[in-house]
Amino acid sequence: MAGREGRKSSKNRPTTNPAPPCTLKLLMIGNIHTGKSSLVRNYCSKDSETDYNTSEIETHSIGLLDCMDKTLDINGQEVTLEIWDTAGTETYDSITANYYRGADGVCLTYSIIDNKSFDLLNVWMSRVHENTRLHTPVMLLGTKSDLEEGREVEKHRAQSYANEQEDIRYFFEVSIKNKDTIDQAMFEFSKFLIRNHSHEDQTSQVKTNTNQGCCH
Ligand SMILES: Nc1nc2c(ncn2[C@@H]2O[C@H](COP(=O)(O)OP(=O)(O)OP(=O)(O)O)[C@@H](O)[C@H]2O)c(=O)[nH]1
Ligand SMILES: [Mg+2]
Repeated sequence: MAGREGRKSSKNRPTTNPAPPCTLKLLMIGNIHTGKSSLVRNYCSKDSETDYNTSEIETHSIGLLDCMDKTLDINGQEVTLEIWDTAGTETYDSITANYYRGADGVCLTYSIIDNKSFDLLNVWMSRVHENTRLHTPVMLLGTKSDLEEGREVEKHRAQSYANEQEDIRYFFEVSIKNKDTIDQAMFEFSKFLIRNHSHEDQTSQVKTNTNQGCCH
């Protein structure tokens, strides 16, 4: 009852308008087989009952990129994530490079059971720097965290790497076997990107008064 009354009376108070809906373009990159496609599908799938144990499925993304959407409510603002899943093989670099442009944020993956995917993070960071606007925020994701017995990359090593890199703003270990880990990572990063945008808007005063919300 008390809660209801509280809500009722707050209706009468002057409220600030929620920020307009906006879209964030996110890019999923990282070495081959790190679990990018599984992660995007898992996160964006509307069916929570889907069986994500896809060990029998050996797929490799090819040059044509996949894009999936997910809508979040962030402090009352409707935020649509447009997540572009890229291929991890070098064959398609020239194609995927085009998709880096205009990214609001980058999700960079390595697999905790694959040292090589971690050792190549510098190469991926160089691609980010070459192909995106200056200081595009990056979230580092250590994937397959359910496979602890096969771990090759210690968490503190990845954390140190993330701390050293100016543009890596977040680091999480995630698993498609535990959707909460992915939900939390994406939510925190999205919240950061929204704040980042409004800060940029205030400082540059370039994006005011557009009809497209805050993001484009
Ligand atoms: N145990 C476990 N397996 C995973 C996880 N994420 C992905 N996999 C498996 O890892 C393999 C590769 O996953 P993909 O999603 O195809 O990897 P990718 O990064 O998209 O690969 P490319 O498109 O070839 O670059 C698949 O067999 C997945 O089932 C995870 O969190 N845990
Ligand atoms: Mg893939």
